[in-house]
Amino acid sequence: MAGRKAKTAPETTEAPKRRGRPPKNAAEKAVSAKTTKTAKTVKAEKTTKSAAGKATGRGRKKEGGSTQILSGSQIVIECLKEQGVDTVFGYPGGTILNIYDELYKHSDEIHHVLTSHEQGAAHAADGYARATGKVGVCMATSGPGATNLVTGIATAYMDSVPLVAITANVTLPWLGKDTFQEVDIAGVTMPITKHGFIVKDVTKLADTIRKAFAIAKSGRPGPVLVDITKDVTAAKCEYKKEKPYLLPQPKRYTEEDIDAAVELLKSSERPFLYVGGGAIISGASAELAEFAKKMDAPVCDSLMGKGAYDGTADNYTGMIGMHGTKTTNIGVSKCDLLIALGARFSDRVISNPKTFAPNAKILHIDIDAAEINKNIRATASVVGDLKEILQKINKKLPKQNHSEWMDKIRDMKEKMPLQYPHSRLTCPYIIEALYDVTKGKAIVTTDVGQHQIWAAQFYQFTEPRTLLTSGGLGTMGYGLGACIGAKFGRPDKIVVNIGGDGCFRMNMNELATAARYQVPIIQIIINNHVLGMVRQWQNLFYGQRYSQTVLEDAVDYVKVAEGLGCTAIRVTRKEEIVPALQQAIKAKGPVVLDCIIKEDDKVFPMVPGGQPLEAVFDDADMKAKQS
Ligand SMILES: Cc1ncc(C[n+]2csc(CCOP(=O)(O)OP(=O)(O)O)c2C)c(N)n1
Ligand SMILES: [Mg+2]
Repeated sequence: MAGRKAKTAPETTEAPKRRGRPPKNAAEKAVSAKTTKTAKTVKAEKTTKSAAGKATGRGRKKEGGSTQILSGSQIVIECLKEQGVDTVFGYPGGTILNIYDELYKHSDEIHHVLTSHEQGAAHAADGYARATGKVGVCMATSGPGATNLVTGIATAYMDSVPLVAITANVTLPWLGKDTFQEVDIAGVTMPITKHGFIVKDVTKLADTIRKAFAIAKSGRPGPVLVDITKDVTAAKCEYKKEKPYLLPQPKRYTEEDIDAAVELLKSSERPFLYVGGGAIISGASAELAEFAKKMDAPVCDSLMGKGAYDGTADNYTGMIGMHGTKTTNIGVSKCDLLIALGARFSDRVISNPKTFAPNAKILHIDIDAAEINKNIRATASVVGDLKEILQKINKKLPKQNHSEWMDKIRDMKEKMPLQYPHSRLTCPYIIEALYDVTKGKAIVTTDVGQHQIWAAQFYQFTEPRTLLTSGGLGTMGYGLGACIGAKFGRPDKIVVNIGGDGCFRMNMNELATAARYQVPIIQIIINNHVLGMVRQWQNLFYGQRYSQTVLEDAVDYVKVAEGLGCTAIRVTRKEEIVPALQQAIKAKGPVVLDCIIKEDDKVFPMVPGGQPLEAVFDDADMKAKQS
């Protein structure tokens, strides 16, 4: 293969240290070193008993079951059962045939959902995980099957979603030889996984899968890849059932950190709470509600934090950042203490680190030490599990009173509500109708674009795990797969994907999946016939040169949806949306609503990139400026 770059085997597949995860213990290190090298180095490394096995065996409870001789594929199934996995999403192929053959035999215990595309499988596993709090599992064959998972894995990584992606690879003798459908998927996914394993020895398989689950869900969760060579899936070895094990939760804070935080909280006159996705992962909603009450402070959230705090509460001020509310963005700019709770100060939130919250001290509470002082310097920090930390703070913190500050916030909230035109069908109107019809109890997944932000702004989320959206990666085409996965995880809930027409085109093939399994999901297409979010920027900042953002063609989404086996309704007028939603909720299978809106509706408020949050403006401000 002249001219091709020599393959360099990574020493380990640990993600680069830009993001913190608990430092690897000797056990993990040993396993990754043993299991992540390519065939070129593996032969020299055959060992009998790994340090990993020894170290992680300690303290683990044996199930007491008898030892059996099983094939690698059977071990995969048994290990999934050990973890309580009953649903997996995936797509078969040559190298993963042995595993699929076992899945066939165990279809009464593990339900495999065949998606149309591996990306859909990864998003479905992600949606399942976000909706349930459990680890999502997806599977794919080697080569293109594995690479099709990549966007889904990256999406999960950016939003700290626990995922185990199982791929099979070519047999060990053929590894590293440009074999048919060979891709070094562990190498490809190294920067977008919390951890990656290549299993080349069947005796290591069970332990590796157990570790993968433990790593995916411990501390700050994330995706873990397990790539298994095909010969390992056929080889046999002893297997004995074991209980899932957990890596210890990192607990980095001290009592002094808690005391310092409490002192800072007591000294504030204008506090503001900023809630992130960590509050949902930690399950800290009850503690957060008590803390907010004690602090007598306004509460805002990031896109990822929505639902952790009651979005209908009097002291809730809406989202922060680029499309945050005026009350939040101006309020945060005026506050004297910003309390970040499981949030990471992303660029979409802070806009400009130099001008963010200029009058405030910062108290940062997060499980990931690498987040502290990353984008915003903290005055004080507490590193650990948010729920546990808030319990401690709530015990020590006396009730605060900030009535003057709260009056100001309430006044801003009243004077600067979110606005949209009411004379015609708009996305905010559709979302408010959805909120009413579902009584605010639906799980909402979204794609990425204007519709995503409108969904976040106008559906009032009151429970955690009810807004599933690609916040970090901003993955167009995320929503439908995630919606299907969420419905499998939470069949008791109404699950709705609010998608854009551009996004829908990316992965609309998954309607076939929803139809095959008769999954009663609702896909709302916010059809403005444009890539609206990009067009909005072209409109405001690029002289209205609409370069490649107009979706001018004859695609008829109603026909497409019907062709893929779904019921479909077109909605063009305001009065049509509620009956359409009611019909969709009653349906036994998937329903698509193709909702036609204007191409130039804009998402407001908005903070132009890099500007201070106080520069937040809306439609009325723009018109006032123009006149
Ligand atoms: C995979 C991918 N490609 C490109 C983008 C850039 N992008 C962000 S929003 C957007 C437009 C989305 O259009 P649509 O789905 O119609 O939603 P709308 O903004 O119109 O509501 C684009 C192209 C992206 N986020 N993801
Ligand atoms: Mg659009």
